[in-house]
Amino acid sequence: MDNGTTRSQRFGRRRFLGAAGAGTAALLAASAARSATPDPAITEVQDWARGLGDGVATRPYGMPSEFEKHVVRRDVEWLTASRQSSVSFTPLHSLDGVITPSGLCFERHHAGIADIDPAKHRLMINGLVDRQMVYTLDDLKRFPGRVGRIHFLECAANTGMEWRGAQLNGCQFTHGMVHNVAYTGIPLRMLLDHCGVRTNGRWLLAEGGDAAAMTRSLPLDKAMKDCLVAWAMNGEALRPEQGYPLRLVVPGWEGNMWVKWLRRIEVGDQPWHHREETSKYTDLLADGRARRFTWIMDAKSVVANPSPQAPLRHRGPNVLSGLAWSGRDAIRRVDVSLDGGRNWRTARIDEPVLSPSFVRFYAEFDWNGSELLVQSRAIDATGYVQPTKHELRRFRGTNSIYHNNGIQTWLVRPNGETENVEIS
Ligand SMILES: Nc1nc2c(c(=O)[nH]1)N[C@H]1C(S)=C(S)[C@@H](COP(=O)(O)O)O[C@H]1N2
Ligand SMILES: [Mo]
Repeated sequence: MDNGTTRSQRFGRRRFLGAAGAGTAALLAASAARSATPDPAITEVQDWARGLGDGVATRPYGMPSEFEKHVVRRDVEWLTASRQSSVSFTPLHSLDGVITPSGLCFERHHAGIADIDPAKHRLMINGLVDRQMVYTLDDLKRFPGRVGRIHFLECAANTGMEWRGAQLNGCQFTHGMVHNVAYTGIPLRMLLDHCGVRTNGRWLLAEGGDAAAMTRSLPLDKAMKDCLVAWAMNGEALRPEQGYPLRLVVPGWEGNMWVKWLRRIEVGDQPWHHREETSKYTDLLADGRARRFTWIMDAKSVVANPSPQAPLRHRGPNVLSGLAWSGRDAIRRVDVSLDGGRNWRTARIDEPVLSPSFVRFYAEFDWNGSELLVQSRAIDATGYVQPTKHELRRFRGTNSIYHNNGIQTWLVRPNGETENVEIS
C-alpha cells in the first residue's frame, strides 16, 4: 500500500523499469520460439506483393484499411426511441493518442443531422449589442484573429447509464460520449467586440440551425474567456455530424452548450431557461432539489485497454492505456490500480499535454493470468481527485443522469475476458 505522491511516483518508475526489462526479454523469447517453425508470413510472397497496387488518387478521399472496418461509431438501440434524437459512441478502445478521428467522433443530435449549404448559412448576432450583425462563412474566414485549439467535448450524459450500477459492457458505451478534436475558428470575444456588447449584456443565447433549433444560455464571461466559433475540425471543414458549417466551442463545459449548425447568438441580461437547462441537463438530488447550470465537466478518466471490447490476449508484458480529461484545469497525474483501488501507481502521461483536452496515459505491467480489477483515477491542477462511484453517490444520490465521473472498474478474468463491474 502506498499513498504518498512522491513514494508512489518513485515506486511507479521502478516498477516501470523492471517491467520494461522483463518485457524485452519476454518478447525476445517469443520471437525465438516462433523461428523454430517456418512462418508463412515471412517465407511466402503475399498476395499484396505479387502485383501493382492501386495508383495515386484512385482513392481520392483516403479511408482506413478494410481490416479496420470494425472500428466504427456504434449506438445502443434500446436507449432512444428514434435515431434522429439519439447518440452514437466513440470507439475509445480502438484508438490511440489524443486526437479523435473525425469520422469516429460520437454524435448527439436532437433532430438528426442538418445538411447545410454553406452559401445559404448565416450567423446573426443580435440583442443587447450596439450593431446587430449577420456574418456569412466567408466573412468569418476573413475576420482577423483566427486561432486553432484542441479540446475535448463530453456530453454531460456520458456514463449516465451507470448511476445505478454497472450496465454497459464496453468503454465505447460507458465512456464514448466524448471526443477530442483540433478546431479552427474565431474567438467569440472578437465577434462580440465587433458588435459591441451593451453594458447590461450578461448572457448569450446560442441557437442551432437544425430542425431542433437547439438553444442554450451561456454566461457572457465564458464567451469572452475562451469560446470559439469554429468551422474546421482536424484540419478540414467540420463534418455535418459535428455541425457543418459552424459550431460553438465551449472549452471544458458540457457538450450540450457546444451548439452545432450555429446560426444565431443573442445577447441578453439574464438566462432564457429553455428546455436544455431546465427539464434536461439538470441534476436531481436525493432530497428532490435539482442542481442547475452545472456546466463544467469534472476530472475523469477511463482505461480503454484492457476493457470489455479489448480483452487481454497475452500473459506476460502488456501495456495498459487510457484517457483522462478535466474541464477545470490541466490533468496533473493519473493513477492506475490493478487490484480495485487497494494499490495505486502513477501512470506515464504522454505528450501533448493540453488543457482542457484529452491526455493519453500508459502503464506497463506483467500479467500472470490472475484476476485483475483495473481502475484509473485522474487528478487535475486544482487538486481535484476523480471520486469513486460510491463517493459520488454520497453527494449526488442516484437520481442523476448527468455528470457521472466516478472511477470505472474493469474485471479481467483469468481467460482475459473483461467485464464492466462495480466494487464498493
Ligand atoms: N444544434 C444542435 N446543437 C447541438 C445538439 C443538437 O442536437 N443540435 N446536441 C448537443 C449535445 S447534447 C451534445 S452532447 C453535442 C454533441 O456534439 P457532437 O455531435 O459533435 O458529438 O452537441 C450539442 N449541440
Ligand atoms: Mo449532450
